[in-house]
Amino acid sequence: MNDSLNGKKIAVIGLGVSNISVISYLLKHDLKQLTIFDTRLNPPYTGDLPVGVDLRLGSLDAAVLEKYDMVVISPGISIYQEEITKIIKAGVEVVGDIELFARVAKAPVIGITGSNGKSTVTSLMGFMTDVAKMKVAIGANIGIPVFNILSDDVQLYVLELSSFELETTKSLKLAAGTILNVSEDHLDRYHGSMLEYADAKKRIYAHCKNAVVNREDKLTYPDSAEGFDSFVSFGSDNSEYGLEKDSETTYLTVNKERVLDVRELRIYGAHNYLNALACMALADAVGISRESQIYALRHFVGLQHRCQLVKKLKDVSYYNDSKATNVASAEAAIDGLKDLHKEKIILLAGGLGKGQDFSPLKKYLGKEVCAVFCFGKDKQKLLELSDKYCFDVETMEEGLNKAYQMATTGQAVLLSPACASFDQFKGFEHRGQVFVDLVSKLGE
Ligand code: UMA
Ligand code: ADP
Repeated sequence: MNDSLNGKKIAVIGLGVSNISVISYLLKHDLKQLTIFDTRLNPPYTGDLPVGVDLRLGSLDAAVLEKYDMVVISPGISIYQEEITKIIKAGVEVVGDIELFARVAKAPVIGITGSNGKSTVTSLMGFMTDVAKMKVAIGANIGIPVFNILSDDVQLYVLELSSFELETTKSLKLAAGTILNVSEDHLDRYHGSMLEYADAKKRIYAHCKNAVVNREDKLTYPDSAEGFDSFVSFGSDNSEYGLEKDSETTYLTVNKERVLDVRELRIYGAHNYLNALACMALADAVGISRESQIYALRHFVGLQHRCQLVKKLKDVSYYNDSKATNVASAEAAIDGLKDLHKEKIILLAGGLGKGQDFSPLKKYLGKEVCAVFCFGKDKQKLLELSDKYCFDVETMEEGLNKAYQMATTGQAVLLSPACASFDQFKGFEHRGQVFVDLVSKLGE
C-alpha cells in the first residue's frame, strides 16, 4: 500500500496486462477517482475490470486528462505524443507501473535492460538466485507485471526493463543494473534516434549501486562512471568478466581466472557467452556465490522461441528464433549457427520493421545465408537487400514450405524474422508456436 495515493484522482491509460495489474493495486487504496482510458474502441481485458469501473475509449484528450493528479500510462503508449506532453507540461504526474512499484517494493532489485538478451539474462539471473536458495521474483517486460509479484516475502526482485518502462520511471533504486547492448529497435518511438533510445535505457543507472556495462558497446555506459559502489564490464576479450579462447574451446573468465568451459553451457552462440558473463557480474554484485552461479550456468536450458532446434528432418535442422524481433538478434542467431551449418542457412524473415535499417543482414547473403524468404508488412525493405537471394512470399507458412523444398542436407531453416510480429500474429510466442506446429507437420 502507498498512503500517498489516497485521496488522489488517478487516470490509467491503456488496458494491457501491466495496467490490469496496476488497477487491482490502485483499487486497494482510498482514491478520490479512478478512470481507465484506452485509445482502442475494442481493447482487451475489459472483462477483467471490476463492475462499475469508469472506462473511456477512443482518442485521448489533454483537457480531460489534465483534471487528474496522476496518470499511470501503459508502456505501449508513447509519452512523446502530443496529448501526453501537454499534460506533463500542465503539471500532471505521468508514471508507469514500475515507478509505482519502486515506491513500495522493499527487497533489493536487479534491473536488466538492453536491445537483446534481456529475457535470457533475467531468467538466468532468477535461476541463479533460486539456486542460491533466496526467494526471488522475476517480472516486468518479461511478461509478468510487477504488481503480480510484489510481496513482502520476496528477497530479491529481478526485473527486465524496456526503454518504454524506464522512460516513466524515476525513483527505482537498484542493487545492480545493466544495459546489455544497444542496437536498432523501437526507433519508430524515438524519432529515428539511437541516442534518444539509448538515453531512455541509461535511466536504469539513475539510482543504481552496482553498474554492469558491455565494454564493446559504449552506448551501454552511463554518462559518468562515478557514484557507483562498483562499476564492472563484460566483453569477449580476457579481462574483468571476459572470455579466454584456446585452440579447443572458450572459457568464461573473471579477472582472467577461468570459471567455466562454454561447452558446459546449455545455451549456445557467442551472444549467450556474453549473457552468461553479464549475469555473473550481476550475481557477484548481490553476493550470490560462484558455486550457485556455476550450477545455474550448467543447468539453464534457455527460453522458448530463442534459437531453439525444433526438428531435424532429412538432415535439415529447423530452428525457431521467433523472439528475434530486431536485426541485431537475427544477426546473433546467424552468427551463432553458422559454424554448425557450414552448408548454409535458409532464413525466414519479415513482419513489422519498426523503422530499422536491414542492411546489416546483407553481409550474410551468398555466404552464411543462401536464401531469405521475406513475408509480412515490411517485406519490401528486406526484398531490397538482394534480387538474387531474397524471395517474396505472402506468409511465413509459404516461406517455410518453399524453404523445405529448397533445403539440402546439412542446411538449417531458421525463423529469425528481425521484425515484430503484430501484423500477422498475436505476438512472437504465437508466431513461434505457429512455426513449430507447421514444422512438425512437414514431410507428412
Ligand atoms: N495500446 C493502444 N492503446 C492504448 C493502450 C495500448 O493502442 O490505449 C496498444 C499498444 O500500442 C501496444 C498494445 O496495445 O501495441 C499493448 O500495449 P500495453 O502497453 O497495454 O502492453 P501490456 O499488455 O501492458 O504489456 C506491457 C509490455 N508491452 C509493451 O511494452 C508494448 C509487455 O512487453 C510487458 O511484457 C508487459 O507490459 C508486462 O508488464 C511486451 C513488449 O513487446 C512483451 N515489449 C517491448 C519489447 O520487449 O521489445 C518493449
Ligand atoms: P529480449 O528479452 O531482450 O528480447 P531475449 O533473451 O528474449 O532478449 O532474446 C531475444 C533474441 O535476441 C533471441 O533471438 C536471441 O537469440 C537474441 N539474443 C539473445 N541475447 C543476445 C545478445 N546478447 N546479443 C544479441 N542477440 C541476442
